[in-house]
Amino acid sequence: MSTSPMSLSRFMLEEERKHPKAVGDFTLILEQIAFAAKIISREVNKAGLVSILGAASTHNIHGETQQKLDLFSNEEMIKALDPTGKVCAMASEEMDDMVPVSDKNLEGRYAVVFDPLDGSSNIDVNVSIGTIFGIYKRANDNDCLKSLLQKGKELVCAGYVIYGSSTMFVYTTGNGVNGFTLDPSVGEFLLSHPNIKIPEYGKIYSINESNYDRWTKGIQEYVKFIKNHPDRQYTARWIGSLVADFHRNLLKGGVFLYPEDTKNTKGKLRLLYEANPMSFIVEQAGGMSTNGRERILDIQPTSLHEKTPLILGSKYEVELYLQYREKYG
Ligand code: P6P
Repeated sequence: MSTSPMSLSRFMLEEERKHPKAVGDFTLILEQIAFAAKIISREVNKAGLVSILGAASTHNIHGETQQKLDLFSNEEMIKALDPTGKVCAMASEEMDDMVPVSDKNLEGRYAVVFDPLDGSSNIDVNVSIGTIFGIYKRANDNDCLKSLLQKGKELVCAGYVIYGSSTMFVYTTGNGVNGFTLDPSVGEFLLSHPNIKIPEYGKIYSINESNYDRWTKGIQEYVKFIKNHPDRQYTARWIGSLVADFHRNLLKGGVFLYPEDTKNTKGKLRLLYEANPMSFIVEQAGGMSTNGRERILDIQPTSLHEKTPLILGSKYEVELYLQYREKYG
């Protein structure tokens, strides 16, 4: 007799049972993030049909025009997490400072960082976008900000939701990476990609080559070598949406690069809620992630919105990048 598909909810509960001391707080937070993802998915999938499309009249801390769906997604994440009473601190790409939490959260044992809708400049042209999140245990002392500024290697959970041809919820709690696809007919995420592993090497490199003239010699020489690799033909794929580019490379192998350049001297992507969660996921899938000098997950954050160069994907391509930077700068 065929068994019923494994839902995300059942998967989370079975994972929770492996931790005898678990009281369900962590599972509740994850369930709520999945709930927010369903709401965001519904709005993203009808964005072209309602007035929600288009830019809002505000800008985020990085001076980027906030799309209305950015703001909607940010509110949905906060509305889903705050009522749990389990989250002592939140940081969002869309908010300059820590997200204020209601008093019942002050004893919460977890802190959550998130980019509610990454790649939102692609919304109006119907390109895949995503939500990225990371969950920390509360820092030992009662400094909520410190709970958010922990190294990526302290994450207890990281995940993303990709709103594409289908909506997928991909996450890890440190025991491998699993992907769930939303079945809109039942409103459940169903296990579709168990135990995701990134290939040792790929045939895809993802970088915005319009920045070529602003790269160091090492980055230029690396890309030139990849484009003329002696053993295999690489292809360039750049969607300009981190979640979409990362998800494809995670499944097929390859490397995503947003290195520093003379304009973005610290890179463009943010450490807390983009680089760290994606780095935790790629390492759990057997890949690597670096800023060009050190492991991303070892970096000590100093501010909520700090940026970092980000090179992550299959081990072969990332290790080769480190060799080129070591040799050519
Ligand atoms: P560029 C989207 O704006 C984003 O933050 C990431 O999702 C994406 O990988 C990157 O910026 C694209 O940057 O400079 O190519 O537009």
